[in-house]
Amino acid sequence: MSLTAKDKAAVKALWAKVSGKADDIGNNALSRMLVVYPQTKTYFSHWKDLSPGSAAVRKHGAVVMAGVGEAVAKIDDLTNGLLTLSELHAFKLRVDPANFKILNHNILVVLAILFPDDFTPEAHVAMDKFLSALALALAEKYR
Ligand code: HNI
Repeated sequence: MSLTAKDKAAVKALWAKVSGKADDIGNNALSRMLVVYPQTKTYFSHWKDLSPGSAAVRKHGAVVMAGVGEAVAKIDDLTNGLLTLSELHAFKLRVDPANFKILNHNILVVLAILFPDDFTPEAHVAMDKFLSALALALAEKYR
């Protein structure tokens, strides 16, 4: 499961192409997650509006993708790099880690839609592995 040098290079190359649109990716991925997997809405019940593209969804989409960008920068040591964020999700937010996989899926769907030319099978598999490693790192503090 660990990322090879080739995977890391592919993730960095894809991220370099898409990160300028990180806010849009986050907004679309979060909007889809909340519609398609409505059980995820429980964590955001304190927001005024959970509908697709709402101000709260846009804002949090940008926050989440900034976290993904940080993870790309820390790709060589995700576990240590994301410890604080893991602690927050585990103990304060109490997010069931099953939801990380759900969000990852939505991020992949959105990347495929917004960047069909860059989302080659090679980029897809590398990004899938990276997001799985990110989810595992975020789950670190749960154990
Ligand atoms: Ni998550 C807050 C990053 C997945 C529920 N989340 C954050 C913050 C970052 C972040 C960054 C802001 C931290 C801070 O305030 O210091 N979250 C990420 C990343 C992923 C992720 C990188 C996976 C790719 N979070 C999820 C998932 C859920 C989730 C899957 C639930 C379905 N996150 C939250 C909630 C908050 C949050 C809830 C607080 C938001 C708020 O508005 O109160």
